[in-house]
Amino acid sequence: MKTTRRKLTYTLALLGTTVVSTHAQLLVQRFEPVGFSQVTITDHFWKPKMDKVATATLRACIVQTEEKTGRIRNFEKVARHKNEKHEGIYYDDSDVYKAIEAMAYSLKNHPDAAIQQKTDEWIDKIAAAQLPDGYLNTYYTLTGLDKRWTDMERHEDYCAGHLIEAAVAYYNTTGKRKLLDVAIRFADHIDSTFRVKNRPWVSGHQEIELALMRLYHLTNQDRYLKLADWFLAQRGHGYGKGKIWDEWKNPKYCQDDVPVKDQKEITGHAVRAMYQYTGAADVAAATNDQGYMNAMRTVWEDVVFRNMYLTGGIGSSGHNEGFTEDYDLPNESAYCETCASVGMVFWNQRMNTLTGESKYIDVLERSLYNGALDGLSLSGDRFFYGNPLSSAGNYGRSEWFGTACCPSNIARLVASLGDYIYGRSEEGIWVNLFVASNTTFTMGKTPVPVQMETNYPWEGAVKITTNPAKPVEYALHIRMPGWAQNVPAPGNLYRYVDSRSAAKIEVLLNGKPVTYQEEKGYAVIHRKWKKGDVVEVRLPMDVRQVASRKEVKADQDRVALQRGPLVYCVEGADNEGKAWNMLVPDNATFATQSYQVLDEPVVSIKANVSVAEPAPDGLTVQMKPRTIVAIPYYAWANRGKSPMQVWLPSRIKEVKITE
Ligand code: FUB
Ligand code: ZN
Repeated sequence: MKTTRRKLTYTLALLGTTVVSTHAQLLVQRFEPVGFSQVTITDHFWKPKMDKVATATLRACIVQTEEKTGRIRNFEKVARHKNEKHEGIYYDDSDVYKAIEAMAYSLKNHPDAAIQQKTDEWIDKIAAAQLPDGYLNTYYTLTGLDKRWTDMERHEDYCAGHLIEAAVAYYNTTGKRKLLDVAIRFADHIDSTFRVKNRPWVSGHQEIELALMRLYHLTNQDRYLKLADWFLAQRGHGYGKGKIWDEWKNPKYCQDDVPVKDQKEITGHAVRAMYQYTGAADVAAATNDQGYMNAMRTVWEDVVFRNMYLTGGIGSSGHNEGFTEDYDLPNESAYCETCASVGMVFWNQRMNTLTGESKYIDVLERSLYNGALDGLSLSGDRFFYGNPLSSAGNYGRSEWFGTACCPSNIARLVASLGDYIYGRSEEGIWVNLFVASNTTFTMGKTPVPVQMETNYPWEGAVKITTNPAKPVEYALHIRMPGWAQNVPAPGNLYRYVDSRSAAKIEVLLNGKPVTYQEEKGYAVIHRKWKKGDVVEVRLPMDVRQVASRKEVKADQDRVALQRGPLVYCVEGADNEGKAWNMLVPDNATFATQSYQVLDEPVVSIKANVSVAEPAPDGLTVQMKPRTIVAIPYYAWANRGKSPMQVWLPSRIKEVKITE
């Protein structure tokens, strides 16, 4: 296994010095992702979405955060020292931080003086609310500081984590360190409060672990790595105390029933779990801790083989915002919180870079294009908290939520898309997602500009042009998506039933088929690359019918449609107001067409099916042939409320005659 060295540049602005360190060696990591700030996205699919986030979504976050709710006012109140009342919920500070993080990524793609000014204004208010000992939490500062650090569930460390992530992102984009200094002071406060005295503390909502790892990589300070590891090591020993542990009497809810390294199954709250494993993977990458890796491989299979929706959404129950029994994946009541899909993206990215296995990007891509993206309206200013896979027509998007974790989470994910496209190691370049973009690698000492052109996910052609300053040898790894090969991972929940697609992935080099090695799901072309070399990848974009394992009761006698990475749904808005009255027969035929969902150009699927209708006698029902339209799942619920289904009946007993 190759090692990757990460060269860290940490500018100590206060001292006016620059420290360059190779101290933080990532021992087991196969490669590291290329950061969003190094990638220019030109993509037809994603660029307009990133622009919407930069405008409409951030505008919504700002209006909600400082005008319609008291989130910013809480910071002002702390700074005024007038004993004013806290507004909102104890974790509301985190939404301010996540919005800042989204703004930071967005400023890189989409510079905007007004957003930058707003961010600086908020940062001043946050800094003014920090206590001299580094503590920063408006809820406890306004409601009683004597109670701070007494209830592990009250999200003090969760909010700290989001502060740290925002600070690192804003520093990386702007070089401004005011928020970073605030975050460092708070992280140091936490470190000296807990780790030095070894006082047990189980975070009631994991997040700080992955955030500390970001701070560690930026500052190269071991104490943050140790603190992240310490937080993980606290779990599973019965130290957990607070509302969660009292109310749920079941530490499984927050993955505190067994130590992280001994965990074998996915349990409890989905977002907590995803953030935990992301942090554990980050720690494993820095410490070469196989204990975390072994646990995570097993837990990952439990998620993906038994507990994940076709959309990549996870956490089927609203009761615990999380997991229940294996294969319990109801469609209409599916919770599938947007944040949980965002967490799937985080965790699967780490698993991919640690192992070099593309199956993790298959899952990441599924969650990204379906479960997560569905959380954001096409207009950019309406949101889903839960993302069900069917609706009787009563489910709609919201402007905001009382618990508003999802809007800024999807905003920061879309704005940081550049983080997920490419990877690099000493010996190679990795292409994980097919997104039109440019970046420049350095192989040896040679700069290698790379340009990717594609109309993915609508078309399967991808063109990658490399322009090294001089010929240079390296291995180009191109992900071969599982869906394109009709081969879901063994044990997978879903299978492609209609392997009508004989088409295979084609890879050409300078116009001619090229022999490549297959390695862990990548096509690897190892050669001396020269200016103007072009690799073309052709992915078969057939409409695929999907069936689920028989254990998933909700999907029996039903099929779903997928094309490329996109899961499709039938929505009433395209089908005379109905989506539950159709039957997809075994011999159904499918065609694709260019289509518009409001201002979103999509490829829709036309399917020849039967629909149930009352017969003219008014007493019986007749099945009539009909062409229906299916649209990408992420695009539904943008034209008002209407019925929708992802899993379409293939047997008459599942057809609803009236709806
Ligand atoms: O507790 C903070 C956030 O609120 C969680 O991540 C979400 O699931 C929601 O409960
Ligand atoms: Zn959420």
